[in-house]
Amino acid sequence: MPLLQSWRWYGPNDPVTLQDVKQAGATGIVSALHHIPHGEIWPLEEIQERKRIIEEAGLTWAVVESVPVHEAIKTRTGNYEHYLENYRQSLRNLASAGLKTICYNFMPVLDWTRTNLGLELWNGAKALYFDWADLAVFDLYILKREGAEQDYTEAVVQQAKDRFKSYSQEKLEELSEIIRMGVPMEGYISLEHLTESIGIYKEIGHAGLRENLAYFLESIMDVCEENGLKMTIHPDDPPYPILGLPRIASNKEDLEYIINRVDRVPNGICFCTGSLGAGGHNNPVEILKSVGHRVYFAHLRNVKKDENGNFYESDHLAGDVDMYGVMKKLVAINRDRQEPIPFRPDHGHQMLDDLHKVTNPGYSAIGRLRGLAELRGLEMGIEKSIYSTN
Ligand code: DNO
Repeated sequence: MPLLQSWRWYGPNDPVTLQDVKQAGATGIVSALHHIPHGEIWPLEEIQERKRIIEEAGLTWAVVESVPVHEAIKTRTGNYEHYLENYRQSLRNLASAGLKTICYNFMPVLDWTRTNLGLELWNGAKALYFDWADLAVFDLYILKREGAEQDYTEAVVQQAKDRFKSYSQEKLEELSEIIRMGVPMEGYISLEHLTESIGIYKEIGHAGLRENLAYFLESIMDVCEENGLKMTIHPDDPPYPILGLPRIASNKEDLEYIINRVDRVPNGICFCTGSLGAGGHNNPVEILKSVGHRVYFAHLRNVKKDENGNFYESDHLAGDVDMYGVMKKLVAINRDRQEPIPFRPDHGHQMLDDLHKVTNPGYSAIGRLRGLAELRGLEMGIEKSIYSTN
């Protein structure tokens, strides 16, 4: 039984269509109801409607990515019990529509963070990029966070100073938007809101955030067990604290802590090689060996870091992540499963015809098609050379 080849589809407004997905060769869809505000219950009818559209195209809805965790739950403030009840109800509704694998994250305020969405590569394709000095430009001169200098090396602070002087107003605004953007369909966070949240999370700290995650998981595990659901936490992207925000899913120890702290089968992991691989402290193959029994979904993508920890998203099989090692282990884990583990080619370069199209950053068609094709070949090669008897 091969892994399930899946593909993120943002819904009917996604410029990449289900027809495109079929031609790319994926059979599973990864989708979410992005139009529902965070914290509200996902109505059964809307879930069924999305499912109907996917199935009419001859595909299956394999993973729900994501059911967002409301900030009140992450901070355990205000009306969080109400949002937990809503979350449980969304899970019940998803389960009754037959959806069983759910992805979420517990990153404070911001989802994944980059500083450039169109780094031009040597071959003319464009990639997503994270640069410490640009983050510092935002942090020191746009957000003006108190005490921010202490979070950067002297060299980065100096670089940020120089860049700030040379960047145009337009460039600064663009940088600010890129950093404040989360999931493309779900808008930007304002500077004021970000500053306020940073203050709240400072009080909570690393240990407090871990507690809040454990509380969240404990509150939903019964519903998951009763309905056969599997939750998969997405690692922090990038896998270290930024803007003074605590991070609790950034490395092997964090992931081990999460699955052991609430040691129940539905408490699983979305194994994202790109997020983890962006940290010099992480060896994705070693992490997979340790937590693989709880991996129910995988994002396969690669990154290339420089000596200062900046990184760009490289081709799926080139970069710092040993994708062969990851795939070999994933194939081995998958062989012991009843159901195939879904993976998706996570992100892809903007290339060829897509350079002239507007698509969601990281989610153009052709770059992902290339990634999926390479990953599928890698999987088949591993299957045949290691497990085939003829
Ligand atoms: C980025 C994605 C993330 C992911 C969420 C899961 O491309 O991998 O936005 O969907 O963090 O909750």
